[in-house]
Amino acid sequence: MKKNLLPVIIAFVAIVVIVVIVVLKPKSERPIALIMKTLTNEFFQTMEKGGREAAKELGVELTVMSASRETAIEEQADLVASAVGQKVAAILIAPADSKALVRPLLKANKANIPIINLDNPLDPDEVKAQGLEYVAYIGTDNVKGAYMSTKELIRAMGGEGKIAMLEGIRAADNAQKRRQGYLNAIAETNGKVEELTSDTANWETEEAYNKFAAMLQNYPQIEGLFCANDSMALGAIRAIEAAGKTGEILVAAFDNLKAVQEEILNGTIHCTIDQHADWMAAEGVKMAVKLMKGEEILDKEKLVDLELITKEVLLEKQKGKKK
Ligand code: ALL
Repeated sequence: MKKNLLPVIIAFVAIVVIVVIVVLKPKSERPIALIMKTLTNEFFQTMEKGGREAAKELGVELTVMSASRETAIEEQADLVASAVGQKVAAILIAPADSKALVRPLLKANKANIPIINLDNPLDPDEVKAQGLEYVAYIGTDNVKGAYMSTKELIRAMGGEGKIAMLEGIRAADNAQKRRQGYLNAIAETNGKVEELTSDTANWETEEAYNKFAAMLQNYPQIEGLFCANDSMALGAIRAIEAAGKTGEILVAAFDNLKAVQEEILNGTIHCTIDQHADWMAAEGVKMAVKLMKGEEILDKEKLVDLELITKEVLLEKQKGKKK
């Protein structure tokens, strides 16, 4: 009888030891979690790179987590639960949905794991309603970025004409703010620029291709298009090509992906905005390390320096690299 119990006792003791090691591991040795939307978007690959480089430099471990696609909100909520289960030292999160992720993040508050909000801001009303505490927001002035991109589009159109927009996920705060920035730029033209239509393509290329093909059918007069991110612009220019309209419709975008830089140099996309996703993650890691050292965080908001990217800017940058 006693002999039979021995393996059970050994297994029990082993489990207790493992649990004690994980739970009592000093905070500084625990990884920082970087939870993003999806690595299918190069924007988040850039973010991951920035986070990894900063973690390496500061000698901390970074656990990178991402969902399978832009709209996989539930999956992202599960990633938060998993990071909390792993008792990470801090959570850096670029939420796919500004409201839906607030509730899952309460688990981090309960476990005393600090949260740093990257890229897409959490919804302030929902944060208040749920009583969520987070340390800071590190990201973009999205109204300003969309305004800059649309203003350049309008300038290139000669200050007048008919335009349309492809929006991001409508439940995302940055998608709403980019719509606002675009509308602000239109409003400044005092009616010289008219919006014909707007629809969401949920940040995705294929959806943008289908939605913009339909828009072109319904509104063949479209002369300019603002896409709230580059992935959608890449879909839209395929729809433009399929309609035989390449060169007739100017496209402005947001993100500065490599594929879009090529299109800008080819002339199929007019401009984009660099919002430096690598910087966001690097700043997030630095802030998390400060927290791990017990330092106080005074900046509740850190905004990136936005950069308008046009063909001229890219050619200048190329020249700079050659020197
Ligand atoms: C946002 C980013 C982007 C990106 C999009 C797709 O939060 O700021 O511009 O393309 O997510 O998920």
